Amino acid sequence: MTHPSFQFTHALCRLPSKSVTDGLRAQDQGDPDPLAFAAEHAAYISALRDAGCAVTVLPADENFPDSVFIEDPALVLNGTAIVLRPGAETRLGEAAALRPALVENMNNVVDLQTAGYVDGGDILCTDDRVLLGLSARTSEQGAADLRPLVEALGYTLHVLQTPPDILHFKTESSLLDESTVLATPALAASGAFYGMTVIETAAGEDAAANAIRVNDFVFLSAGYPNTAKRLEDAGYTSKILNTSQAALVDGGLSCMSLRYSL
Ligand code: CIR
Repeated sequence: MTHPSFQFTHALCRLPSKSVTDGLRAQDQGDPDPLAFAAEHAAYISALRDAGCAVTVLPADENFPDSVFIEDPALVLNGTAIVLRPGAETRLGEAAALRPALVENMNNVVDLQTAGYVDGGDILCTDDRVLLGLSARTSEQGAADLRPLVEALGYTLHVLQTPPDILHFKTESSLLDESTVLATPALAASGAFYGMTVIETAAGEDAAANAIRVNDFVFLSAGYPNTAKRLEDAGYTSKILNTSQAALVDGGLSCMSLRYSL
């Protein structure tokens, strides 16, 4: 049985720009260092390749400081890319900038036509469901207009709430397998994952929740040993990756690739 939600043949990434120093962030803890970011990103791409993905790496786009976070302007389901409408003003143009690469690399491309907004970071997919968290970046109008596109691709859409003050739904959650998620205790308690098994991040390790399952591996950020132990105890094989530069601009593991199969 194949699992389109975590078994991938391909991934699409974009190199971090030097302008990533201007990336959006909720709290300023200093700018990321572009060279250190590039090294972190290169290790991430190697990990995707080691996990079995053919990775296409797009050039940096200096016009968009946050464009390394390629997951936000698009959603890929069954080889079809949906061009989204990112909710931050400085990121809105990323969708059009990414579109040609989606046309080149995906089986099909459709556009979310909406006056609202949807960020890919608010979307967690299982094999047949799309869980979408409303947030400061994802609006009810965007969700309503996304619904027919998702349903046409054979998925059901479930509109939920991203916790207040949290950037994205997947800042606090990630899929581990077809029926299991890793989530912060706060998001787990919200009932968003009804019917699924939830492994909670360990105390003080909320940021570990932005992980990704890629084929046989769970990519987990470095620095969260107690959550790593929980995953190991549950039978998952983790690849630990440094995300300290991405974290300075509120990014993590899920946002730096679009993962898909053709
Ligand atoms: C932003 O605020 O949009 C970027 N600095 C971080 C985006 C992270 N993306 C994600 O969690 N999907």
